[in-house]
Amino acid sequence: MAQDILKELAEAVVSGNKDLTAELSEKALKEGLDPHKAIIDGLAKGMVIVSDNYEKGTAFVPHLLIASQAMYAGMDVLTPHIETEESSKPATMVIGTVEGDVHDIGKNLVKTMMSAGGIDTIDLGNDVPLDKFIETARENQADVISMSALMTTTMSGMEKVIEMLQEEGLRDSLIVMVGGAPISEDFAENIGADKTAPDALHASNWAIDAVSKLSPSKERWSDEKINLAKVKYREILAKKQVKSKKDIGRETAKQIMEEFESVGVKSKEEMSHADRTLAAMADKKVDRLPVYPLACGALRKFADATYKEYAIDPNKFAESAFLGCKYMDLDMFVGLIDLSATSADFGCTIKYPEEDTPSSEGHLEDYEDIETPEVKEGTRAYELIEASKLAKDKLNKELGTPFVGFHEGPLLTLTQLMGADRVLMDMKTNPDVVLEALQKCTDYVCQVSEAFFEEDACDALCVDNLWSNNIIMDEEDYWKFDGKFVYDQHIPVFKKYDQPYIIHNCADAVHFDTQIKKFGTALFSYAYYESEREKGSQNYADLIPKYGDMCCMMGEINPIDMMDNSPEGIQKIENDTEVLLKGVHESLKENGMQSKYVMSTGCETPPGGPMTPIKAMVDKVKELGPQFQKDIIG
Ligand code: B1M
Repeated sequence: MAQDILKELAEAVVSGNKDLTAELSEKALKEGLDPHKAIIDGLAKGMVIVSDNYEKGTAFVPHLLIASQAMYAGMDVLTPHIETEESSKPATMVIGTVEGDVHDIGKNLVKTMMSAGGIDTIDLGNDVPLDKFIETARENQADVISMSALMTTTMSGMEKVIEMLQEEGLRDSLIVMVGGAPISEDFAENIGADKTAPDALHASNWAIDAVSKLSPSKERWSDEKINLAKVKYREILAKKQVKSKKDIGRETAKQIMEEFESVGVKSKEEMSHADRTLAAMADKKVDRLPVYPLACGALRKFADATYKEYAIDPNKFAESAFLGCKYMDLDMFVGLIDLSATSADFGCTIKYPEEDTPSSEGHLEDYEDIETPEVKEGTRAYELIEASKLAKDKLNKELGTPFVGFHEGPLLTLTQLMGADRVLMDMKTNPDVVLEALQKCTDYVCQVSEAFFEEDACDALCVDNLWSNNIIMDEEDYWKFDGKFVYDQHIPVFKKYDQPYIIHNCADAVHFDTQIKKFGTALFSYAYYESEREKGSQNYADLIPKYGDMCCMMGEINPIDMMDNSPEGIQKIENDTEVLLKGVHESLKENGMQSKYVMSTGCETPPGGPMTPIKAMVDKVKELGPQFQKDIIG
């Protein structure tokens, strides 16, 4: 009997049925089942099954989210009935995504698996101020701090938390775990964390074992222990180099400007930027392939602007684009500011960190509050279009460089507005409400594109459609909740203005057939993740033969490498650029083409990074491109 209920509990979690898990949990209690056993051998088992399916690629993030909701519904019923003696109290974990980083899907999965493993979690959310981790851990005498970071630019926050713990003598009182896509074992070890793990399941397995080996909380949190640790770490911290606070972006921008001015005249190339880029898109003869590492906000360092100025002052935006393109000799510029312009106009607030990409916060409470705005003065879209217009004029007239406008697609607008986890979950539980909201987002997205074209604010327009990612949702859901809106309503706007459809999607495993073949996309900016190859990440050697004849591909140098300004880092960029450039030429030749590819990075170059790696990539293409064009293409 008990076995039956446990099995049913697991199945109810797998099917994401929260009413059923609550009901079965009540039943388990009535039948006299130990509530702790019901959680671990029932609910948590179900969560492990879904998690395994996710790893195998047969379940997707929305499934994990509804399963976790069902698990929590059961836990709400069972947990109050667990008798806890002090010695068997569950471990407490403070969990969050570090300051500056809004990516929280992975962190939420880690939290779910930790809860499934019987650990009490205190979730601080995303973009968590670093001292909040310490404060909360202290207040709750926590056993573990778990930090996630998805961006190289925010990883350093983890080290700061560990240093603060050391300073306050708390480092030895708890376990520190760090994780997220850019976190390696070496990094975790170097910053003094106890552990990292590649995914939520491994992380929770390790944590459950580790907390079981901890000495009693009272001992670890005693004043004596804390005072001793303060002394111990004082010496270690003193030995640590005080990291300089120099603005590497500005310094390297200045260096590039000085070099440029001292050389005086720029070396002449056969084609102008615009001619080269247009020729490549049409697979016509070129002197070399176009190159544009996706440097957007990073270029503000040439204009000595803060990110906020770049984002809201059209003159600073245009100046940044102009100076960046001039000194780096870029073949185009993509006017990406942030991914929140459209969602801001629907009513979510934008947070502007001093030196980093803005993000949306303050999501709407209710889908019913969503009303389609109008592009008019005072909206973010209007500001974006005005800034783009200025930049386009300056780039076209003074440098002959094409300007590509940029804004978000329908599902990205909605996830920014309501929160990604919520929308992904509601896709399964409330699909009609989501579809209705998406219609409103699509209406606005179409309006914004029309305004770009009507105002002649760009030479071409790029749309961020990043949710086409086979690691997050399957093709069917992507089509239903984004693709169909794009295909039926957004692409016709481009057709009306005789404009090519351009996509940026930096996801791991794009549904390329839909986003290229079905959409008829003319230029596609993609990323490549070697580690996710089995799950569907593809590189130029896969993409050129499949889609090269219909679409110009643009990728795939790792943008994270653009952070490394050391001689070895620059050398790596040069090597990777050479390998990609050669491989692309060979692939084009093999497939009967000559130039349909843009050398780029898989995503935006980090806005806090140095300019020299970006320049190194451009210079390498300029150095080797003409020769490869002659030798390989002929
Ligand atoms: Co953005 N984004 N994003 N993004 N985004 C990435 C992360 C990026 C890698 C894309 C790229 O360059 N190729 C890149 C970061 C590059 C870098 O490092 N510098 C990037 C960027 C640049 C940005 C913006 C700056 C873009 C812009 O505005 N110009 C901006 C940042 C805003 C900010 O944070 N301040 C931005 C915004 C967004 C959205 C808001 C649109 C959205 C996030 C929505 C949300 O989370 N609420 C988003 C998304 C979806 C992505 C991608 C496409 C997918 C991330 C994801 O959710 N993966 C991502 C590229 C990609 O495809 N990988 C990208 C699925 C998730 C389940 O995996 O989070 O890795 P993950 O979690 C895993 C493991 O990492 C591990 O377990 C989980 C699975 O079991 N794990 C742990 C996580 N935490 C752990 C902790 C542990 C142990 C394991 O122990 C403690």
